[in-house]
Amino acid sequence: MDVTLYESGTSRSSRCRWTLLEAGITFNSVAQPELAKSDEVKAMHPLGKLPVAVIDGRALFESAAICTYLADHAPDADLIAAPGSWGRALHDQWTAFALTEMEAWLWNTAVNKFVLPPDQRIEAGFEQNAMMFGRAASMLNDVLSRQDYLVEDRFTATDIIVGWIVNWGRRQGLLENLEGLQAYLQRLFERPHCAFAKD
Ligand SMILES: N[C@@H](CCC(=O)N[C@@H](CS)C(=O)NCC(=O)O)C(=O)O
Repeated sequence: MDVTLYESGTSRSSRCRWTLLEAGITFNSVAQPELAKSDEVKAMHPLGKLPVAVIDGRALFESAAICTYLADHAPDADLIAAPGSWGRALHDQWTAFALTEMEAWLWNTAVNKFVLPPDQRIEAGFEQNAMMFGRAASMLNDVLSRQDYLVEDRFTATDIIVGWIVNWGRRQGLLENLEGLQAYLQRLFERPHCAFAKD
């Protein structure tokens, strides 16, 4: 597989970098965050966002989609439940849950803190965003207090996708009293290829 990853540090790009490393896929890296919104990136992702992976000449965006495709195409690494299996249904469940019930709330706060220009920001939702993230995080905390990983009792790409948002919550100070999620992150950080921000 010929892969070029257009990436931006420990942003959501790091999900893709970590997946590539776990999968043992050699890849080219274009690590230039300033390329976001450039014509070069817009030719691959019309919103000009990163990451984008060019895989065998075709561009794919959305970090979760990139991780899933890469994991599917590295069968020797055994990094994801097989398509059509119950484990794969759980992969879809947990990634959709994390992206919509957790990441979306923190993204809304980020958009209104530093992504949009000041005159377009609305600050009224910060508290509600933290509360809604907290509800979903608390449920995930219960799950991950009973099991080490999300799917098939083993580390998979599902944990890379979901773990990134758990880590964002940690960095926002939203994991206090959620010991199950804190311990889950420690398990992820112990993996040598973990590409997440650890500050
Ligand atoms: N849902 C997308 C989010 C991509 C995204 O928003 N990337 C940010 C960096 S974390 C970006 O490119 N921002 C530049 C911009 O919006 O101009 C994914 O998971 O890949």
